[in-house]
Amino acid sequence: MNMRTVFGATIATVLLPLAVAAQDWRGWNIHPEGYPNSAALDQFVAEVNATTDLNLQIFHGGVLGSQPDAIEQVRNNALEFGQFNMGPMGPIIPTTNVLSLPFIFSGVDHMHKAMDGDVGEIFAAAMEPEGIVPLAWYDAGSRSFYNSKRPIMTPADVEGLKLRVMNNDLFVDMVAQLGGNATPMAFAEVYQSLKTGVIDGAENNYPSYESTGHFEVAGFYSVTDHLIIPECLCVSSAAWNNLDDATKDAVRAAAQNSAQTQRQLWAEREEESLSKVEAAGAKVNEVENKVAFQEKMAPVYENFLASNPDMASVIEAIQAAN
Ligand code: GTR
Repeated sequence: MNMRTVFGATIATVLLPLAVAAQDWRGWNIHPEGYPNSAALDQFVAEVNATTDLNLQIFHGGVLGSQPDAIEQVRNNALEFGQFNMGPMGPIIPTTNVLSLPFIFSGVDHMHKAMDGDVGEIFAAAMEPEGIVPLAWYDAGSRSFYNSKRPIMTPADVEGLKLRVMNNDLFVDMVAQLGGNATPMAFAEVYQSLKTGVIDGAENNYPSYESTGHFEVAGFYSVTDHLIIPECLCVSSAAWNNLDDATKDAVRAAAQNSAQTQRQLWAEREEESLSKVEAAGAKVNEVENKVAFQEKMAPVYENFLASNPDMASVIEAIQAAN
């Protein structure tokens, strides 16, 4: 062993306990400042910093990387917290895929009822051993398709469209059942891909359709409401297990307060975003026969249950919560 290694090892041994004692937490968020989720996270950070010894910092705008990468980083405790959609969580924690099944919730109220009650506990129990503790559930409204080619009125209108989806094979299957071609892609790449015609469209809620500027380059938004996917305010299990009980209570309370704020801001932002995209010339159309889309999703459920037979009871628990 040369002196350098000895010196390096000595420094590491001395610094490690100090780093743990400092309890600085870094958090990931994909959305820009001012978005409902970002404002709610700012509130969470301020409340935790005021009521505990922790020192939280949140990084907005996805500057700490893509969502699938950030989920891994929180699992590995390279980041201590993040605000995640359950869509990209599915490939990592299979139980959470149930939340990404098309039309699994009849509406946002159903989703709230399920996630705030016993059903939420099913997902928390599946996530914690995988390195992620969900502390509160945020709203992400419902997702619908948008594209640059034509309004979608019936499933046949999706045929041949190249659509970006979040990173999860379930969404690839979902689009395939409608005759479209799905491309999983990071959120940050979608605008440019729409602009250059690499893809024809994507799917999201009004606030994200608006905040990303996707409405500028994909002006037909068709209200299919095919996905209602909750999002979590999540902490790494390692960081969480390091806390004493009083701090855990304070952090959880702050997370739940932030979720209440997020849901209020969300409802307001949905309306604002819809007005903004329509004023800018986007054409938003209602879809009269949503059941036609729902019926096309039967094979998605069959395929999912064929490879995850134990998920039938979770689907039933969600249905029972309605
Ligand atoms: C948004 C969601 C983000 C991200 C994004 C996407 O609605 O809030 O977390 O999942 O959609 O489509 O990638």
